[in-house]
Amino acid sequence: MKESISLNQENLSRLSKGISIPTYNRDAVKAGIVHIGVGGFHRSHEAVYTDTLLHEPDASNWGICGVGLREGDRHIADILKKQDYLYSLIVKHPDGKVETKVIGSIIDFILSVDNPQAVIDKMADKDIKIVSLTITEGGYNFKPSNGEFDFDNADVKYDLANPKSPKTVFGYLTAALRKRKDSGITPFTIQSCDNIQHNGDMTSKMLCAFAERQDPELAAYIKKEVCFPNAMVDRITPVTSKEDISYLKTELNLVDEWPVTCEPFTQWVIEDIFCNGRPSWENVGAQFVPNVTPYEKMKIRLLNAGHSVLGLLGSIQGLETIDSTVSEPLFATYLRKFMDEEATPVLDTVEGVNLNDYKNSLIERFGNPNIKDNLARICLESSAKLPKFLIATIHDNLANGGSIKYATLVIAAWCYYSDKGVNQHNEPLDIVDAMKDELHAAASKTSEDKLSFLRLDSIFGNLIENQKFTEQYAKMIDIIYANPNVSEQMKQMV
Ligand code: CS2
Repeated sequence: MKESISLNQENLSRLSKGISIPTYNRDAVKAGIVHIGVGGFHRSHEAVYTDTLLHEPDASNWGICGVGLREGDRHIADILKKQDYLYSLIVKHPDGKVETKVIGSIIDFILSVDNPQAVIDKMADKDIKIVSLTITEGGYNFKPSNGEFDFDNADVKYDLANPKSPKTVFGYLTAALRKRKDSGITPFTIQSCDNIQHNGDMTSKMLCAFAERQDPELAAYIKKEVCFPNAMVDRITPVTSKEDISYLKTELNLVDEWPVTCEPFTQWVIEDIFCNGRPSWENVGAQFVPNVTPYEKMKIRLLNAGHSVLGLLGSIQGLETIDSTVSEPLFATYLRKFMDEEATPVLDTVEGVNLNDYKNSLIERFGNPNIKDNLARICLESSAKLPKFLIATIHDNLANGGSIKYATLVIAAWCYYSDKGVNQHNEPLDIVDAMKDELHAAASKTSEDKLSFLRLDSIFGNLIENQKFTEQYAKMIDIIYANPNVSEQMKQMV
């Protein structure tokens, strides 16, 4: 048996020929980007575009310094450090082909809980031109019902009182921007890479609300000087499994403690507004457009919402992964009906995109049998996702007299899921949601008050006042509570 090789800079040239490695001089790469939230998605997306770019001449100022804001990031920080910030990207094609590539664009990582000032100093460094974010939908700290900044968050209160040792992303961004302002250094662009429609505008609105409360002069400076490009980001990236780690070891003799796996498809559409320069990501596949809104809306309302439809209905049904769920013809048909009859009619036209082809490609991507994307990941933090992914479509259809039945069954299924915490076979579901307790408390009153789940107005807004919706919802609740084998009801509907 061949000796296993640990992933680090020194060992790169010894790796199996089947693995592509960075061929640029990593020692010459300087960080031009600070990225907050180095998880799977950042490592399969922005860091990969940037790695490809670093192979081009004149790109060496665009390395990435990762930042982790939570104690929970310590493990990741330790692994990355041990591996000289290198990691493997395992791209899994639907036909079974697997490509493995070592990514070298991350060149440093700082854990804020050890040294908040080091993060502020790094972000304030003149070489840093962009601070990018993947902090999840929930990380933006908006109230889902009205989109306003939530000042009741305990960490936000802490940051307002302790500007020098912040905890939240807003505390760090304002501290670093203040330092740049005071030293006369051009501010960085703040680039959101999360699945939120108008993610740049949302980041700007949230940051300005926070800054306004902390320091109105700084808020005025941010509004005037800082750019927040909106972007649509896409690449399905399941949670790394033990099997992925052992695949590298057994097939390629490579010891990588934290690889990332993803599908071959990747897309990044960005508004070209950067206040302090940007990498030429267009040379490596990103699209720069004047207005990203139609792309984002299409992606969020079809791909992400489609995931949630399969995720919640599939979870109750007792299924485990997206590919196994969509390979059931009933689920695939139901999903397609939701997309065609509810999501598509309220989308805008997207220049150069045939929506029919786009939907076909989504069903194909979801069906990739080698991407074992767990329904638990899809349903994670549904309270932050569904208002944007699915409930927005219901609101639009109610306003236009459109169909709401497919989406409504999903909301009723979410109530059952939150109430019972088990699938139709009474097996426990792994529910992770910042609002888990509130969701459970509201859902568990359903037997005495059928609409109790909808009273969570921070999620549903005023949906409860719409009779067309509540009638359909109450019907679906009766059906699911009487028989949680949700496929019986789906059969009636398709
Ligand atoms: C998923 C996304 O979290 C979710 O609900 O829909 O993570 C999805 O896989 C990505 O947005 C794909 O680009």
